[in-house]
Amino acid sequence: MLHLTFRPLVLGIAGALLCTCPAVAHVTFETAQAAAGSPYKGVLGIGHGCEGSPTTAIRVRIPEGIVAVKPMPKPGWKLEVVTGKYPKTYNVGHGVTLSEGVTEISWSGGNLPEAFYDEFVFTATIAADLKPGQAVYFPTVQQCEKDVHRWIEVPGAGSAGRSQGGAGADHGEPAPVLRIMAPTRQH
Ligand SMILES: [Cu+2]
Repeated sequence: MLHLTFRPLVLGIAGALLCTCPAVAHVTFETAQAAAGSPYKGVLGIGHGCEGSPTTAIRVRIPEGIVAVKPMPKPGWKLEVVTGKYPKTYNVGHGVTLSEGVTEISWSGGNLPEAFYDEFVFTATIAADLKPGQAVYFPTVQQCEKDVHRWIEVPGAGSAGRSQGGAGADHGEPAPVLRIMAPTRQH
């Protein structure tokens, strides 16, 4: 795609032209903040492919403190999860405690053309001990027919957090981020 060879200004214009609304230019959450200790619905919007190539798989790593994850099946896509032990036991309310759960979700075998937009959804509980103001990152790999976007970059992670190669190597591939808010008061 043309805009890879140009600097930010052209990229912005190309991005806006490609995506119906700039908000979904990269892979981001529809609701990018949630209160500690509360339920959360994560909606990841996919507003473009890899330099024009259709998206065929989305894989999301679930960070620490995001528990009781349940992904939403998507017709035409194969849904798989990886489960694992949590670093500690979490109280998710209603007297339920969890010490393991989903740590990775993948939707694959689909085909989302560049011209269309789609969403990949899961529900979860935000651990009560996450700190207000904390940023929680969800490294996400967007596989396309040709090429891949690794939305895995985390600010301050230096080159280690910078994606090597792939479609977006020269304009940054920030990981989808969720900002933790103060717990809401239980009435
Ligand atoms: Cu983008």
